[in-house]
Amino acid sequence: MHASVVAHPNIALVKYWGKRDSRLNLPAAGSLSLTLGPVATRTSLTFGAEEDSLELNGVAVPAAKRLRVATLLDRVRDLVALEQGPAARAALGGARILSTNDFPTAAGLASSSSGFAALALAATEAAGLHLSLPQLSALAREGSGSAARSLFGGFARMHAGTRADGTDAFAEPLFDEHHWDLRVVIAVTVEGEKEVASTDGMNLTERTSPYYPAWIETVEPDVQSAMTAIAARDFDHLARIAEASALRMHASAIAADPGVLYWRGATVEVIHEVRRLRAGGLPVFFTIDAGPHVKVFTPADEVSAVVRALEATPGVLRTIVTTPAAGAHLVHG
Ligand code: 2P0
Repeated sequence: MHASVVAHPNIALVKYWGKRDSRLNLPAAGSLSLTLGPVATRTSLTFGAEEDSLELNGVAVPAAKRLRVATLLDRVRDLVALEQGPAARAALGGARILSTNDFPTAAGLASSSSGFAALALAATEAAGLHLSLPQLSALAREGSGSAARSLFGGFARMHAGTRADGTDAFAEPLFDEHHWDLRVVIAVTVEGEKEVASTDGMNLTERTSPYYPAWIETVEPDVQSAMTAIAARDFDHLARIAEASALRMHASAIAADPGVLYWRGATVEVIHEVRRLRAGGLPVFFTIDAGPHVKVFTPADEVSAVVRALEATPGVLRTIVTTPAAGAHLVHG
């Protein structure tokens, strides 16, 4: 009836931006990511409560702001009814959830990826369900598309799938966290939550951006190329693919009506600084999610030079150094 989980956020190298089905949260195309620590979500969940409740970073989250959490918990209860019968479902009762992020929530730092990966694992374990990894990944996906990838350590690939019920829309592990000793330096440019939630931004892009179909067409070829680059630890090749994927995703969003623009001035300054560093011979590339921060990849032995340069870039408030991390896992507590 109880489980505690640690999950790490992930950063997409080939981006997810668009859905083929909103109700089941099915992506329109695949994606490819790297799971990052030490930043983490820690979630403990206990069934047997009178009603569902969620405390995030010590603050109670009202029911209207946790609809996706409620949906995921109901899905878990339905699975219990299916496996163990209606009495087992009733015996579960409500779930008391305590969750903390040791990095900013809803600020374009992928808190929903670690949050829903942690929740899916904690809820299924506490309920005594034994799902396969694809089933667990598909369950996390219903909470948040990027969460399907955070169940796995290292590099993970999300499949868009083609089935209407979404059972083939899940992530799979590609290479674990020991495959490639990279660092990802997060250049934090603005504190606070972002203005347009990812889901709203991608839905508006799909509905109104003339560039959306062109963006979607780039994704699967980029996933294939990125897998080849990562297998060979070919930094320059991965740099080209990752920067192109991020810029094309943002270009499609900027072309929506009204335009979805996550960047701040400092975001652009960092892009230029990364290009300047690379022109000077430093192996480095950037990617940007649905927020103003820039994530900068570099081999481990170059990280000090990259941190120094980013912290000296106008508008950068601070940096967070992250490393490839393990997938979501159970802990005691
Ligand atoms: C990604 N992002 O691949 C992309 C790149 C943001 C930019 O996945 O609607 O919060 O909950 O499935 O997972 C953010 O979107 O979206 C995201 P939903 P999610 O990491």
